[in-house]
Amino acid sequence: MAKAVVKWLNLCVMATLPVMVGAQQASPSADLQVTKSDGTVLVAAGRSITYTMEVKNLGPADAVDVVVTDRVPENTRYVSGGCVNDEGIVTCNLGRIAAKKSARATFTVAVNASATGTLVSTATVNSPTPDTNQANNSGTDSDTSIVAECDMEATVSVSPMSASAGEKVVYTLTATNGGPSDATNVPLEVTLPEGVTFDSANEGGELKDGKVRWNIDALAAGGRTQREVTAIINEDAPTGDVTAAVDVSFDTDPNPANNSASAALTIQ
Ligand SMILES: [Ca+2]
Ligand SMILES: [Ca+2]
Ligand SMILES: [Ca+2]
Repeated sequence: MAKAVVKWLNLCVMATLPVMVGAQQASPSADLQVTKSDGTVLVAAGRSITYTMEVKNLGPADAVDVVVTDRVPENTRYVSGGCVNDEGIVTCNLGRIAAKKSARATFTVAVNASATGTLVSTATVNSPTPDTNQANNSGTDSDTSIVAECDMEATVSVSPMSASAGEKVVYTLTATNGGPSDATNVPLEVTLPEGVTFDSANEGGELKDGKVRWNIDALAAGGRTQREVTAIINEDAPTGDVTAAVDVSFDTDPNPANNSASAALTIQ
């Protein structure tokens, strides 16, 4: 009787084991986790930025055919990286990631020269290997502010370069935006020299406190604009050289050295 029970128990164990082993093989799980960062909190409109997506497999099983999907953030365009870009949908194939190991993907986007605000970008990781913790399968970088950065440059010339009392001369000013961002509300001004009197200015230039001033509403990266001032040589102007000084300004100009220029006029 005891032998029969033992035999029956053995049969039960043998019948159950393959089921248990089979169950483990059928559903190995891997907890994938993704984080995303561009490594910065500031980017200038018109510049590029590189996102890094780090995928960690917290185990216990290996994860196969791991894919990170992403969307190119608003106000940017895909430039390069180890991913596939299909009209703004970015797919990064990471293949197999062993348990307790990591893999990363990167891609670079160019921020539009006119962009403002904040960049927000979310990556999501997926794998055919079951993942019982979906809470960490997305990672977002949302702390990057877009700032305007413009290398303004000013020039000025005068024509004719020499003149006599009562004659008119024309000062031609240029403001160039070397980028990388588009600029708005750019002040441009010229200080006329001693011995001349303001006559007129184009494009709404106004004389105030000895300076002729314009506000340039918009100047795109790479763009140039020109303004003119006409002045008359005073009847009592002493002869000799006099200098007009022009100045263009922008809050975040990485190169202020080229924001001023001058032009010499010889009064005969
Ligand atoms: Ca997960
Ligand atoms: Ca960031
Ligand atoms: Ca400059």
